[in-house]
Amino acid sequence: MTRFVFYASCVLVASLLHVGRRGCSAERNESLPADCAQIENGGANRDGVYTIYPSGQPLDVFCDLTTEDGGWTVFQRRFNGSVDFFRDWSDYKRGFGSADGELWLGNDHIHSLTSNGSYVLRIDMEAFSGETRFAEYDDFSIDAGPTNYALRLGAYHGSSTAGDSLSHHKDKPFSTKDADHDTYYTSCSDRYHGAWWYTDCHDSNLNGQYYKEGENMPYGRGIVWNAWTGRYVSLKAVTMKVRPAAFTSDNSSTDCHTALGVEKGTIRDAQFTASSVWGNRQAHRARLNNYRSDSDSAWVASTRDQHQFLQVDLLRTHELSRLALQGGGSACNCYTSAFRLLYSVDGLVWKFHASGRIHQGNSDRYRTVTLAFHPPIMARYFAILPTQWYDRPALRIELYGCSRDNLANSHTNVTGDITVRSVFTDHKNNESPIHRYIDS
Ligand SMILES: [Ca+2]
Repeated sequence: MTRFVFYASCVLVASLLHVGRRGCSAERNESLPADCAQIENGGANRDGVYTIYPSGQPLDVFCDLTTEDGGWTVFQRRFNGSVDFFRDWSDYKRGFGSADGELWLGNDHIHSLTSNGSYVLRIDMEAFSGETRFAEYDDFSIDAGPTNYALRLGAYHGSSTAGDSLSHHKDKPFSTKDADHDTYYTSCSDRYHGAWWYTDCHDSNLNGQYYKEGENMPYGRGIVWNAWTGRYVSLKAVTMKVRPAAFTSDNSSTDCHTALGVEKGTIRDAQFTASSVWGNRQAHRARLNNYRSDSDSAWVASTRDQHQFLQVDLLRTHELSRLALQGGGSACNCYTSAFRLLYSVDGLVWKFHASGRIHQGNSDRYRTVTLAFHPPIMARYFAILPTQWYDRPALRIELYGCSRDNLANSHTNVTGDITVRSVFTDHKNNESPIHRYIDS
């Protein structure tokens, strides 16, 4: 019976990873994915629930395969308060919630997972304003149960945006409402309604009580990250996740995922074109995190039909690994909720990304959605074609990748004037290549 169970799960994993069954039966443990990084490098590229085997036993987890190249195993997630996190030691030991919802994976599982090597910890946070920030740390692990799951933590990454509110808890044991291992004269867990590596209480309390927007929160009791929002403000959403320090995605070149400069302005105004423009919200306003002025901080289409597009000419061929997009922001309460992608090396022959698949876009006007390209896209011209939107098609974007000069084509004008072969100033122009695709 045991053999049968193992065989069934092995076949399942083998098919998931597109690997042969031979590897499965010959080297049982080697062939089973220990974390989401191995899931991703087995060929998966969508965020979702997968089965991993950090201790040899199957465990369902949520894999984030898109944030910063992906490979992340999620062990804590909160976004709507549907799961109670004010729980006892045995619940935190075993885990609670569900892999596709709010979750604590369980201290024993987190210990197993992080015992398999050196792991980077990433914490993604979102405020009720829609603003997002993150914190990353080297060498994250937690001890086993006999030493109360003490937090082991390396250096805080200086490129993080949320500030450091976890180093204060380094090397401290875990505490719950029924297991006080903190140095405070009473229980920090009781006082702040959470479970954490408390000291004489906390600089962060990400398992604290969930407060909805506008609800009154007693000092320190909510989902707190002191370095960003202080101890009087609770966060809307948080995710804690790990991936191996040595992780590199098989699906993209490791040195080819830097921002190409839409946000910073390296990509100039004249490199943007759009099908239509609502007021002064021109194509070149479509820069990620553009919020400096109220009315023109995004590209917004004036026409609400299936013929709208935003195009960027990168001037030479690039390998594109990822796209980040936001909605209208302060320009309008509008956003692109679904889209297709079209690209071209020479401006003449265009291809739909993923055979014209419709990608999921934004669900509000502020938050960032990321789409990773597996495999990367090779293109000079890149266009986003909204297929669904709220109010109007609107975009702010960034592209990630690197220049591939060896593939540079002859259309780049090196004197500084931009020669754009593929401009779509009028979407009714039936001669434009994009228009032909849109109509087809
Ligand atoms: Ca105490």
